[in-house]
Amino acid sequence: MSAIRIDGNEISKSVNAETAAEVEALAQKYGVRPGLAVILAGENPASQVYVSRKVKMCEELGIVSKKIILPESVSQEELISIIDDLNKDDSIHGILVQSPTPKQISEKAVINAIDPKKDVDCFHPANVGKVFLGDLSGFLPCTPWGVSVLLEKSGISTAGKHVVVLGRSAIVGRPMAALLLARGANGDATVTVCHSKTPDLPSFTRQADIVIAALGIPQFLKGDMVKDGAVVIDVGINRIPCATTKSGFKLVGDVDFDALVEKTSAITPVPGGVGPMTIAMLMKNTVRAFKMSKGE
Ligand code: L34
Repeated sequence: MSAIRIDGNEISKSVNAETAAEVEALAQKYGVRPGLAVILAGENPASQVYVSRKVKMCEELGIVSKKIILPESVSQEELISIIDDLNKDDSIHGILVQSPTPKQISEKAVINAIDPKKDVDCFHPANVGKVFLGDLSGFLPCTPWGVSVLLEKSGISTAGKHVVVLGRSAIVGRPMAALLLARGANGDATVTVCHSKTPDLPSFTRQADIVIAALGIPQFLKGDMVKDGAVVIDVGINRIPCATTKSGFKLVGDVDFDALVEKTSAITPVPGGVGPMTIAMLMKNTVRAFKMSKGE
């Protein structure tokens, strides 16, 4: 079997085009634009790339962005006081603090400081709780939501399927499982979550109709770990040393793409798969935050 390559760049473009049109309509209606504050503490090179992409996408879609760069040494109090100001700022509808944060800062404390109405990452316990209860009317977690949209736009239903999620992180694995479990067109799946303490993990992935890999281990999922015709979504994004590139590294996912492309019915590449969808869904959450602030 030769797999359909699910093109996250293409699909995110169509999502972003819809968002741009909605932003224009809202700007006409209200005379103001949605505003997103993106906070980056420290100099993690990957975070710098992702944050720049978020700010650039805001510009392309007509969303006002405020990029706040803080030193690695910033204190938790200082960061939280910046969040407090943004919570009160009527021109800012969405706030995110790029993860990971420097070691002296508790991500939990930072997330709890964000007004849940501006929590466009969907990291605040109030918003996460809604998603876990199957209430999808509020913000949705960007990366898992992006995976759902990739599947939907590729004509792949999750209803009644066995989906195996690899990884139990707060950003991906856990909320991914919650979305898949929710009732409705992009849910209704039977969900298994595997992680570092799962014995004989391949015995689970071999039963899966769909595998979603988000463990953060480069090229972990191999050809002999999935059944013929399975769908594989690669959420991993790892920078590994590479002698033949100018930068000295290359991006690989959590999936051995070359081995699996022969075996699967559909697969996402890295880069150009889930990554651009995360940003597209962040833009949609920002529009949602703006509309909520207007009582829509
Ligand atoms: N608060 N922290 C917060 N929110 C998030 O949603 C994130 N995440 C993850 C890391 N920390 C976060 C992101 O933004 C991962 N992530 C993210 C965003 C975008 C891309 C990858 C991860 C992306 O655009 N990836 C491109 C390649 C970019 C490159 O060249 O490095 C891709 O095509 O996959």
